[in-house]
Amino acid sequence: MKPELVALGESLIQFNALSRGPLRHVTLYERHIAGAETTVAVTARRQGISSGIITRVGDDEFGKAILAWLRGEEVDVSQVRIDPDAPTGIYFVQRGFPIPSKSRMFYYRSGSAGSRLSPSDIDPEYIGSAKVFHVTGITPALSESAREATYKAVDAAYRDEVTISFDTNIRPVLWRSEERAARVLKPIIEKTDILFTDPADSRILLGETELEAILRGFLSMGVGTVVVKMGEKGAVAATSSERASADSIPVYVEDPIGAGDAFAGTFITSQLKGRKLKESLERAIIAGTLVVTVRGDEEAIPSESDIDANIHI
Ligand code: KDG
Repeated sequence: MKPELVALGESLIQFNALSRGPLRHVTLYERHIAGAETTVAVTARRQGISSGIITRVGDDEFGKAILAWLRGEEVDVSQVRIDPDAPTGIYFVQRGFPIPSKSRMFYYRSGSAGSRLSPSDIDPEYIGSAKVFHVTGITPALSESAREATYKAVDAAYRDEVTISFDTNIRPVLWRSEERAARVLKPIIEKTDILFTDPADSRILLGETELEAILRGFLSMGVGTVVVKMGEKGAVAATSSERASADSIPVYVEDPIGAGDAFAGTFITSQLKGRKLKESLERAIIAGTLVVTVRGDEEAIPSESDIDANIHI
């Protein structure tokens, strides 16, 4: 059976510092499975939507760990290629320094299996039979071949009228320049149905940081639903005829990495289930909030009933 949600992007191993502060003093790390699109696929599955990931891992122990985790989460791995010529990508997370409530990522992924994603990894039929295709601005930043793979996948989804979900997720260290990021990402945004973004990325893409201008800018590019994440200020979702907003939930932040993906995955799942914009946004915020309370991107992703438990408190 073909999955309802298909995601494309590098699955990664995350080493999360067990203690807060600069990594030069950290000696113990915890190993997690991560990768923005992988986390969205896991989120959908936990919430009852079948999902699959298109990625590459190395023929190594970390690749085996990723596959075992994804199988355990019942994410379809039929489109995961094991690349014998490159290692599985890894990164380290520094927590609470230099900004106490934030984390920093240090990538060791250049030349990784995931960065070698190429158009040959894309089966248009697999994508064409999904309800939603999800990708982020990370995948086309990985390499020329990964960019071509992203364009091929987006075109396949567009041709077959599959809902295209795109999280701008601009990681400056992966791009040669902001201009290049904007140039590569704009053709994807023009085909996007559900767009996730924030003021920092909107500055690069539109030259705008103010909410009204961001919404106007992306809606005028043809995006169906624009979702703007504003951290402690909550989130707003808008279509050309409707608008909803939801507040953030203040909690102790252990590690914010991955929250945006649980948020996106939950918003998509809620929309697929026919929920209104406002409820989809509120559920997405609950999911993102739970993820920041623990280390690791995927462990605390809630099921539907976990979210329900938070709705009435
Ligand atoms: O969104 C969280 C991701 O950034 C993290 O899991 C690593 O996919 C990742 C990336 O490429 O930054």
